[in-house]
Amino acid sequence: SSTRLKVVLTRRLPDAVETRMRELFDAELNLKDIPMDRAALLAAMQRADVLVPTITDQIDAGLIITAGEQLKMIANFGAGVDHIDIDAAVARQIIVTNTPGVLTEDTADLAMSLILAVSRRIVEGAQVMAEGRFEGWTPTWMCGRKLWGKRLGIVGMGRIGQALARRARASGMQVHYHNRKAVSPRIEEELGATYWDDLDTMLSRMDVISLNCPATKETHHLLDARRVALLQPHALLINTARGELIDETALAEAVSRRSLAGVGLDVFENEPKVHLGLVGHPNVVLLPHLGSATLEARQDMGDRVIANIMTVQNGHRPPDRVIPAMF
Ligand code: 8YV
Repeated sequence: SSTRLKVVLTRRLPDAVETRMRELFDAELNLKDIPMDRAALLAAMQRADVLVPTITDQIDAGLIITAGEQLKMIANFGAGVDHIDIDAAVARQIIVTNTPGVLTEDTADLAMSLILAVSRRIVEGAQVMAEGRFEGWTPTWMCGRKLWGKRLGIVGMGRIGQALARRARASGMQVHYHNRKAVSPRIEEELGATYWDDLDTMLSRMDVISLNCPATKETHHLLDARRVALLQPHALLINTARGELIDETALAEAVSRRSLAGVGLDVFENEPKVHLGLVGHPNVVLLPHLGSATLEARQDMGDRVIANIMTVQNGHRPPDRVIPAMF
């Protein structure tokens, strides 16, 4: 088509992605790479045909309603879209897209890494070495917990949950899951996965719990104080999905009471802030939202964003359109 869309990026993206964006669109880069404040975001939404935000942008209903008529599309760089008010966007007939699929394996790798790190005390061990405190092997020192034969409960059996299930199976874990509905019998069989309709019961029976569902109104504080208390004292809790899924205060209290054995978190309720009650425990491994942080995934995410915008520029339906019914 003859008219190139005005595309405003809120953050720096991989070089090759930005170069391609400038070739295909009237692209405006945020060279400073400082997250835009609300006023800057609103101004960007008023001059853009397409906004390309990331998780560090809160695109709430107020912004969407005040944005000009020009904004046609919000092409999110990332899979999770909980920072965008989808209902408000759809009401204004603004197309929202995300980048699913391309970060599945990397995020599942990170979830498996956290399971291994917490169960085998990897960060604690590395700390011993970094501080020169290794005084020699002993039969009883620094023992973690075996994964082979243990029960992993996956909350949210979408792409990432399934990719994690495959990894856990390779480590000899028994896979269990809770989802809004059971996945197809074929996938259940392939993953050797057992469906639990009742989340509470599953939480109370597992050795490891991994959260792999989106943050929505329904899943906000899915693990509240009551549900955190259902976990067994030897259980590990892993979250690579969204911080909002866990009541961090309740979790910090459970950690200090030692009512669960270990925690691995890549995401937090108020990023980049972390609840101080979770910091400084040898059995709590914290990572700075690294789930999709590989060069390859970030390039692929950028390519998905471009593919989505291209289809809209050409007057077609984008492949990764997000609609409210998905949640
Ligand atoms: C990104 C993510 O780091 O895709 C997601 O949902 O959380 C991560 O891949 C971030 O969202 C990019 O905006």
